[in-house]
Amino acid sequence: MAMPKSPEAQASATQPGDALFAAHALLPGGWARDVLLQWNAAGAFTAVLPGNRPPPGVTQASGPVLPGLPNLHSHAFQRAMGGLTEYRGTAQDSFWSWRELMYRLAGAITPEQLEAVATGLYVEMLEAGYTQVCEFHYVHHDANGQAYADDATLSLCLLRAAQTAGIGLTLLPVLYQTSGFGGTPPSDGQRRFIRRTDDMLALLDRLRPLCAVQGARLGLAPHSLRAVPPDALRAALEGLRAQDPTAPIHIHIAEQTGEVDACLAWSGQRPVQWLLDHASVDAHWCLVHATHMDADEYRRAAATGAVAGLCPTTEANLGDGIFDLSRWLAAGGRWGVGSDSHATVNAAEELLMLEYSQRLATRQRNVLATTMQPHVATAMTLAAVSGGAQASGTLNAGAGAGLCVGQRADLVELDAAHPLLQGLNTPEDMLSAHVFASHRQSAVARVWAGGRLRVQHGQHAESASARAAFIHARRQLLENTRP
Ligand code: NGQ
Ligand code: ZN
Repeated sequence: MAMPKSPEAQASATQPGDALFAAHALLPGGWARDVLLQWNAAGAFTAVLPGNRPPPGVTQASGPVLPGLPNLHSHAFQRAMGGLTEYRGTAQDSFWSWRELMYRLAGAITPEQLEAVATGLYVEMLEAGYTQVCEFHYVHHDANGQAYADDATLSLCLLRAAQTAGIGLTLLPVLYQTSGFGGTPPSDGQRRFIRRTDDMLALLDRLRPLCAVQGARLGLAPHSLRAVPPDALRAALEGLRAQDPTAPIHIHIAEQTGEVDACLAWSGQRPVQWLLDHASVDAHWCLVHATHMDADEYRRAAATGAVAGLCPTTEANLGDGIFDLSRWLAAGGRWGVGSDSHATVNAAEELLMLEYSQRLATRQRNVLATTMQPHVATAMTLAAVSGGAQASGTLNAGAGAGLCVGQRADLVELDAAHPLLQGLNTPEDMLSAHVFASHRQSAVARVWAGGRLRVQHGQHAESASARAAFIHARRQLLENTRP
């Protein structure tokens, strides 16, 4: 349903806002009353003041205000596959048979299609309460596997998509060289991903100023230990550190038991164990899908300060397995969520799926609540905002994440008039209703990203045109990839 853009909506989408007053706002330490939030023209908070009175002329929030959630893992093009792999294609369907279908799409997508799909996706993300996205971007070359005349072509599509939608971007160009442990050559389906280490470092050099112009963060993603041999991993990390000592580093690490077995056969070690012994993993790292770890790996990986990148709906969709979040938390581990293949694009639904997976595995309830935050949706939101910001590389040294001075003004206002929120007295209950009961009829009302109002009445200002372009690109792509 497209809504016409009002003159106010147009004006507020082009001028940075400067303040919002919220009766309830979720600050790093928990819910606070009567909070005045102010930000500067660059879109960073300059004041977060609880116990205030609404100054005249300042916009008042109509419902509880949350920090925007960072989406720490995205492969934008995979949004075009949504709903299309939910049938049994082989005697036993698996992650690996899903990947065959995914490669067909990756093999065919054009730059125009990628930009349209990513723009539509990022608009959906903002509407769903995400304000930052870590794009794990591995389709680099043309359909024949040749570099584009401008080698950065597809990265530029993603930068433009994030700019058009107004979402914060952490761009993670992906290093991909082999099809399996021990340097097995890449398959034809992987031809668009392959890049030498020096070509990757050159790409990062080219992208760095372009990212800086739009406030995007630039990192690097060795795809997996399957795809990057040890020498290349070492050289890439050294090269990256020479360019930017604090750049985020993301890796797919132990998603499938088949991957763990193959790593053991190759090295005698499990993937997380191998990584911890061969790379200096620290708080700049995000371990995506560290699903299969033994007790020692949980303990050691948590101690590095790295963020566990959990993608609950994709991991369920692909039949990966269940991450033991209680064990990770007991070891002091940090975590955040990503929508990965975008089987679902809904920040609340990722939190719901994550908590439910833990309930099913432990036969307990409210598993992710803490002593400080007994309301599980509140506890999870705070943890995922903080871990997500760390993984996105957007934390300032020594400062908190979310609604605090120095951070980007990324705000989500809940709709207090939503049927499941009406009649509730506390922001804890309203956030719980949003996460656990509003399902598929999101209670997000307004979203500001970098201080700019992007979503009103649950709808992005550009949603009509972005959706139309998405549908067109997807239709073309599906026609061209029909088996
Ligand atoms: C990806 N996705 O790179 O898109 C992967 C599948 C692989 C997830 N791991 C491919 N969910 O890991 O080889
Ligand atoms: Zn992934």
